[in-house]
Amino acid sequence: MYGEPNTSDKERVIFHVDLDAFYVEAERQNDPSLLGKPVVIGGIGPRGVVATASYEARKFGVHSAMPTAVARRLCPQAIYMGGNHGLYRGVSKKFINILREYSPNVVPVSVDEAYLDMTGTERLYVEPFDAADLIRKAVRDELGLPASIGIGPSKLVAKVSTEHAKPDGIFQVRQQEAESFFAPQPVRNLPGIGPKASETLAKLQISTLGQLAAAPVGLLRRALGPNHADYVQRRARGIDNAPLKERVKAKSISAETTFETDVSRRSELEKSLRKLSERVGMRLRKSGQRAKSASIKLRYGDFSTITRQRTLAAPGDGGQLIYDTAHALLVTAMRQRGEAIRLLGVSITGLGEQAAQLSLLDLNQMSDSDTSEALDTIRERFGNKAISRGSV
Ligand code: DCP
Ligand code: MG
Repeated sequence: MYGEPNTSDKERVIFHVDLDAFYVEAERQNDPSLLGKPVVIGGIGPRGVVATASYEARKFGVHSAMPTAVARRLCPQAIYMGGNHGLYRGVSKKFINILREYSPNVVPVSVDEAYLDMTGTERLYVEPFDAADLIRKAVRDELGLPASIGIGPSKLVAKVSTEHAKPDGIFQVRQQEAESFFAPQPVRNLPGIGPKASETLAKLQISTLGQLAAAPVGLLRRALGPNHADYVQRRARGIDNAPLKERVKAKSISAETTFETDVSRRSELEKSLRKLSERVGMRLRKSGQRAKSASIKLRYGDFSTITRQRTLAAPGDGGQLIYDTAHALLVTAMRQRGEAIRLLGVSITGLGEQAAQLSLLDLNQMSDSDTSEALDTIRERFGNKAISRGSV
């Protein structure tokens, strides 16, 4: 025997495995000239948004969801690429299959991350840390990709631990350490606390998870709502008993915004529409799926609300593709009713892993990132030599 396992009988052992700079590392497998260099992948047009950046580029402040134009100012020497979404989906499947060799209970949560229940595997691997090491080596050997692993007694603690494991490392937090591990961290590090909630909390002088855990519950209930407050406070203490079980994949993804004052200027509506389209596109790409159609929701000053839906030019996940369709719907709706708008929403439906159905005609109407995906699809189907960018 190799000594006592470090976890008590009751404590679960959950791994959260997340690939590092996934899109970039996947590209590097095909093109080693990208190794060691700052690389930014995302929309490369004038209004594009960064999907991810290599750690070399992150040193300059470049990060996901930042406008590519800003990234270019921060890091002009980086290599900017549109991305090959077909490639990423393929790699993602292989990644999940590797994980399944290490646990019967693997729950994928996005293109490059999954939870594994490793409870009881101490008998096989001695220490969770050693098991994590084996998994990282397997992913590295079989796919060439760096992975980071957070280990905890719950999904929550494992997930937060992963951020401390990155890049290319392992970080373990046990239940008895969870509360003190969480306490100094900013509230934004708690999964589920978005920009809005953290703003609300900032107004209450709550900026760390320790402060959140110690806040009077009545105050939190008024600020966050009665049910949510208790839930958030438990999690701020590092408590999460949620089972691993597979999440039902969303059937649609939507985002909406309510204007401070009703808006009738088309340029302003277009600006919001673009942001909303990018936001849903990002969530779609992270889920590793494609959408078939997009819809918009408009609420007018008198609260009457309409929705309009249209099929995308081809199933896809590009922000530009979603925007183009949503924009056509908006223009038509404004022509029919020119009143000021109180709320604008974008949603995408028909989500799935279906391959894009494309004709060359569609390619001409697409943005760079959408085009590269289309090219991928054709390459997947007809081989690498079938098409090159210049022939579009
Ligand atoms: N992604 C995206 N838009 C975002 C966030 C992510 O298109 N706003 C895509 C690109 C990422 C991939 O999803 O490569 C995985 O997302 P992660 O959040 O795991 O980010 P990375 O893997 O790129 O970096 P890391 O996990 O090392 O922080
Ligand atoms: Mg990742």
